[in-house]
Amino acid sequence: AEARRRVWVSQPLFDDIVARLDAHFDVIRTAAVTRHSPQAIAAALARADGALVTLNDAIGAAEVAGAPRLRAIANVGVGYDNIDLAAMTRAGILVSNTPDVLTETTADFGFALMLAAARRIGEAERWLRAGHWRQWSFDTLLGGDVHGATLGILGMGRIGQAVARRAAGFRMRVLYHNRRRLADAVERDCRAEYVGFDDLLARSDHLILVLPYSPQARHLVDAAALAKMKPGATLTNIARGGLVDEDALADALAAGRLAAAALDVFEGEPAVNPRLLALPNLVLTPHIASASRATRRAMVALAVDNLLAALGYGPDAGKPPTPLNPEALAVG
Ligand code: 8YV
Repeated sequence: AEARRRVWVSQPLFDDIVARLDAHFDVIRTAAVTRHSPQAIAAALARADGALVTLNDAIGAAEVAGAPRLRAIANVGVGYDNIDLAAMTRAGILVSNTPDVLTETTADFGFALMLAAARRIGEAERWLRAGHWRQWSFDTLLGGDVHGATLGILGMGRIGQAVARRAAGFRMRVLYHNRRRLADAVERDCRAEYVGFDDLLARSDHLILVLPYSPQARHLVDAAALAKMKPGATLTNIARGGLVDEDALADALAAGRLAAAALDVFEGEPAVNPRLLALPNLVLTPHIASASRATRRAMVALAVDNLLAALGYGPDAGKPPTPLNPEALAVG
């Protein structure tokens, strides 16, 4: 009998969902959450026909050079800066991600972080738990308002638009900047106004980053950009840590140029810049914006659907639902 094809699963995900792969493949599971070395990734891919991976797994030309059978990589996550897409296309490997299913959950969290930063929720809880609340006073922990303020959205894709729709309920004025301007109908639906990058910085009371990471976008929000922001503004990042120069942000927060910030993502995560940890006016969370139970399950389910379809199974055989490089199917 012909040997069964193999799929590598780089992290423990949801067992009951991953089990759908067992009907068609020998599934090579990873027992514990692991930051695989490049060599370990290459070794796992060398024997695989498909792979289910996460943002922990950096995959470029070197990792697939010795993987002649590999045809599909399903990334569990909408951001795919961990994968060199051009190299995968050249190698005839179809890459997919998990858009849409995490949009609303991630927008909820972005809004929560912005509220927490503006209204000093994390700081207030730490203060209370530390026993400082001896007497109620009128001027304890005064924050900035969110309702009626101007929200700036940098990156106006699916998640940015979902953030904009939430802002309408807070009667915010919404400005956005994006590589491309949205169609008029979408702009109207989001009640959002397109502005240049510098205008966005200068006019936003609360700025939120929701754009994909690329090497060209590294430190897009650097000291110069922070200096253009409105005094007393807040910055929230639910995209990728590398978009922000963290030392420059620490300077701006320490100097009181920005009132507060909220970060779900970090340049060297899971390590966090010690200067950030020392600042009170900063909300820090461990990359959990998409982490509701239902959404994380939906992400894994969509990744499994993509893998099955890319490798020729199921109702969508040959037509994965959310491919990033469909042209890869034509290669090799
Ligand atoms: C994921 C994310 O948890 O989707 C993304 O881009 O950053 C998160 O939703 C992460 O990518 C898991 O791989």
